[in-house]
Amino acid sequence: MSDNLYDLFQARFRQYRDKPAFILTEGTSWSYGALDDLAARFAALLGTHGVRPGDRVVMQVDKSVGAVACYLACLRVGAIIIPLNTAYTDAEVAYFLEDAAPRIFICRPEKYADFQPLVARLGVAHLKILGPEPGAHWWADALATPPQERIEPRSKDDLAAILYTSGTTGKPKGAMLSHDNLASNALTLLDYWAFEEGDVLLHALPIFHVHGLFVALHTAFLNGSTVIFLEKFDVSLVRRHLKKATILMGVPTFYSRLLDDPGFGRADCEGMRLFISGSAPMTAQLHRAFEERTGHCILERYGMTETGMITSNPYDGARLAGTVGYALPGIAVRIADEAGTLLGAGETGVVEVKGPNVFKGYWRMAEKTAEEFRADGYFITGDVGHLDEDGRLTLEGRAKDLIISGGLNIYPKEIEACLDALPGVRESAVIGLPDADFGEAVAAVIVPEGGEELSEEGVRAAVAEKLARFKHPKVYYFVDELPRNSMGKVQKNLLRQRYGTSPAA
Ligand code: MLC
Ligand code: AMP
Repeated sequence: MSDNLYDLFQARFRQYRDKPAFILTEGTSWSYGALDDLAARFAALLGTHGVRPGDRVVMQVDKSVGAVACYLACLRVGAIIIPLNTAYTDAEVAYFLEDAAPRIFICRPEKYADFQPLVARLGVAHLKILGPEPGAHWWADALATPPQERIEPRSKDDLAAILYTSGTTGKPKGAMLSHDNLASNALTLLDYWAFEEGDVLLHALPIFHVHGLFVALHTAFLNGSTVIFLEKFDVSLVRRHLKKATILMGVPTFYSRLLDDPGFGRADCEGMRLFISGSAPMTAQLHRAFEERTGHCILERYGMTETGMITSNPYDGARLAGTVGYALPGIAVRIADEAGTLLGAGETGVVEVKGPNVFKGYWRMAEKTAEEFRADGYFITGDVGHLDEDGRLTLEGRAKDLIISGGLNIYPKEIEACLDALPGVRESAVIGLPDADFGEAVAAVIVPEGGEELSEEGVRAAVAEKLARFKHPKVYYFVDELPRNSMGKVQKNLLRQRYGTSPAA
């Protein structure tokens, strides 16, 4: 028997053949039958371009049904999808293409000319264009290709996707996720969050991360639910469509932005069954304010690219503000100190996790992979927290030097490397400062070379060429030296204290 994730989906797609899978903002809809057919056409097209099981397909495109169908097509043919954030600069994309060595790179129409030389240099066999409209390029080619019915048999450990996540070393790592990693997590969530007949998912997340692509879409697909597919999160769009939905999944910034709209309230949420939050810490204050305004208690859950979802507050039972709930069924969570000694209830340490959800390692980084696992198979998340007597997890911080801004992970090391390479910069330290909208905002503290005149404008322009916009420091500080401890390590806690009350945006 095959463990291809698409087999699971197809059973539901056939059952709900005539039901809308997607409703778009302008009112167009795609039935589950049409989605299955489109995926089969894209699968055939991948085949005619020489894509074989295990080949990589990199995609940096805007959110669309075509993009989802391309992802599904990769599952069908056993190829490995690598979705990239559309905010990545060409320099960042070059790294991913070189590292992943894909057979095909699918890009936005406006980027085709820019990427042609890169793709030629790296020997990527095909560069294809996918826009948001069905009528052109790769999407039109798919519609003109007869569907390929065959679904490639896959075993549990065969890879379905590689998702890049930046690392503490500053070098992005490709987390390898298998068909079973994705299937087991989706089936667990479907049950744990009590998906029911008639559920409609309002989808406002990007589809290049675990949250929007896997958690949200997989559960909706397995439930045969209609997805209202918004191009992006926008308060008025969400308010307009919320009345027709029963579930919203978002990052805390979604919820704080909704509350910033004084018109938002109970009337918007009349048909809603469940609001879910994750990817970044939600303050207890925001959790309570949302409940006061809407009568809905947000269900907060915790996960990672490498693991999918790990813990969740219960569907029936107390959803406690400031906690991320219990280990999901079949997943083990424990707390240990840095040396790996296990800690008891109430003791703070690093969260470790084991289960069918845990990834297969980092693409072509065996050593890095080995460093992040214990000998007994537990993955070291780098998140710091404690478990209660009854197994409820509260996160308190991170052992890894990571900033989470609006649900996006930003590794200071990557920005520091970019800043330190600029002429006139002696050294830099990048920190996260509290931000009302994004939770944390990136701030850079720079020590110029002696005697050098460094303009903030010049630094900003140089950074813009290299790094995606969401990683750009929102604020810069220029200082004579960085505070260091006796070991010579930069004391970022002191910098956070010093600048933490300054406006960061
Ligand atoms: C956009 N900008 C950001 C940003 N998003 N800056 C910092 N952090 C972010 N998250 C930049 C823009 O480029 C712009 O820069 C400026 O900030 C203002 O943009 P905006 O129009 O306000 O942003 P918007 O497009 O509305 O996006 C904000 C957002 C979006 C919160 C809606 O970032 C988002 O959808 N985040 C969700 C990310 C996500 O899916 N995370 C899941 C990861 S998976 P400028 O310079 O042009 O002004 C994971 C596992 C798990 O973590 O547990 O789920
Ligand atoms: P990513 O690598 O983008 O998958 O981000 C994973 C990280 O997001 C985790 O290691 C946590 O630090 C953080 N995260 C996810 N969900 C939550 C949550 N509910 N509360 C706090 N942090 C979270």
